[in-house]
Amino acid sequence: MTEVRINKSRLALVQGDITTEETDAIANAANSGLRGGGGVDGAIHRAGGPAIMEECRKIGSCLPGRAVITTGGNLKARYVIHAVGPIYQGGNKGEALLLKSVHREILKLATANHIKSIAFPAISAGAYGYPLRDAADIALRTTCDYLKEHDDIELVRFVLLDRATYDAFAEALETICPQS
Ligand code: AR6
Repeated sequence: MTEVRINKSRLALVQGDITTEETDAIANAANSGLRGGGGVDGAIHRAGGPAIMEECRKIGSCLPGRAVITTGGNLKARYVIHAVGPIYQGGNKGEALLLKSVHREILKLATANHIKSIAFPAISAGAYGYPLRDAADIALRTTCDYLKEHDDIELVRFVLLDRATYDAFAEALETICPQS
């Protein structure tokens, strides 16, 4: 685990399973149809139970770069913020802007819902194919920039399933916040 302080907020990296997080909210790497799927999306719906999918069905869909909020069903987290990252298509299709936008939209929804702590997975870095180190860099830079401007969110935890993903985020954080 590694942790840095950004103004009044803490930004932490941990290796683990996001479905067991006790933060107020967890972010989900969803698809535009909010239909559930594999990866972290599948794990969140399995652990959270059918109430989350029921809410997703009512919402309907979500554009890439955007996010929507539901309750957390049976999860310890009170909310799930379902976010749609870009599908990586070589890097010239606006993917970086969309990945930045998706992180900002999640944080804005957290602020709007008075969420004090939130966990993120490595959005787009699995099935959507975003190169890991670049995805880590964008996720952390966007989060750091947001936390510098807003002090309402006390804790952001990036919960990274495997060692390679954790190491990529730790390297990126070292470049962005060298005091860590
Ligand atoms: N906890 C934390 N991270 C996890 C977990 C978990 N339980 N399970 C997987 N990861 P992905 P994407 C990591 O593919 O690339 C879905 O089918 C995983 O190792 O879940 O944004 C959706 O429905 C990787 O580092 O999301 C979409 O169709 C990261 O989460 C599509 O995949 C993201 O991998 C979204 O693709």
